[in-house]
Amino acid sequence: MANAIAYISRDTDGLHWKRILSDAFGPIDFRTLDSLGDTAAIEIALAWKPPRGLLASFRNLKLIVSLGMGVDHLLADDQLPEGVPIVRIMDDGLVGQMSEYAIYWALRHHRDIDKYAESQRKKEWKPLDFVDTLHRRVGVMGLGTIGQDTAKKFAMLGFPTAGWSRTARTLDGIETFHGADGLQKFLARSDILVAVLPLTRNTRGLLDAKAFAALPRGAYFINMARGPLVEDDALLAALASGQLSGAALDVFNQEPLPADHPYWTHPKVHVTPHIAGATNPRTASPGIIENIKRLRSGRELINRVDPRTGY
Ligand code: OXD
Repeated sequence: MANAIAYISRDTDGLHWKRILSDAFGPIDFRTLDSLGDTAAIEIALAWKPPRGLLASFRNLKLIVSLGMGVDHLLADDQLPEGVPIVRIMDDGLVGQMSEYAIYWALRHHRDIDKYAESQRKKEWKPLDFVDTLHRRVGVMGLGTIGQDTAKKFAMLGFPTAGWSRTARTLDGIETFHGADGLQKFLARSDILVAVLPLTRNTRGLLDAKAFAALPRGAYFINMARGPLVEDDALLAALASGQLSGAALDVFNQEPLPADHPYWTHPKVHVTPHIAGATNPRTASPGIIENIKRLRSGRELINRVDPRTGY
């Protein structure tokens, strides 16, 4: 009987997952990329960026669990086994980390911390003009679970906050825009733009020269979603012209970011290595355990992904 659980990721050795799942289910047959053994025994794959075609080779696979909230890393595999359900983690811990990331960079920009750090280096006592929070408009692009949490927290801090999504949404205290028609209006009022969109065929390259030109001059950009949402040349040109005053980037078209990429040394860019929201087994595991129980008792799965929409 296929009842093994495979941890398909190179990010960690997976032992913490083994411990948590054994606590929930008793002794389990736990495999990792280095100990796959007879793959016909694998029932469930916990996966992050699996090698192309690997999941298709597990012939008794019943469930694919995305170890990220995004699932583009799975859908990029054109040999993904058809009909095997995909669920993703829905993790309050990860959601909280993501909004922290956006708020950290937004406040750092809003309060001119980089300029004061420069003054400190020069031993200059130089107060700058103060910008009222009421005049710093934040725009959150993507209103899924992470986008909603991020937008609500910005609004609580007193920033006039808007959100953009593909289809119409309403959110208390947040001005919302949607679709292609709403995009330009949304961008035109976003002094700080935070990207939280999933990567789908509709969002790839959405942040291009036209989008950056639509922002107010001197806007700040935070990308904690996916690199391919952005056309890098357009972003670099917007930084060079002063259309953008800076950017905090956690995700890139190519990861790891190649050593010769201009972002690494750009004076207006902060680079972090895709750490905005780390999957924390403590907070992510309850949903996974629930889904394994549901699978094994034939009940409907939660947080199921629709491969056609890509989220
Ligand atoms: C995710 C990520 O999708 O960390 O969860 O990028």
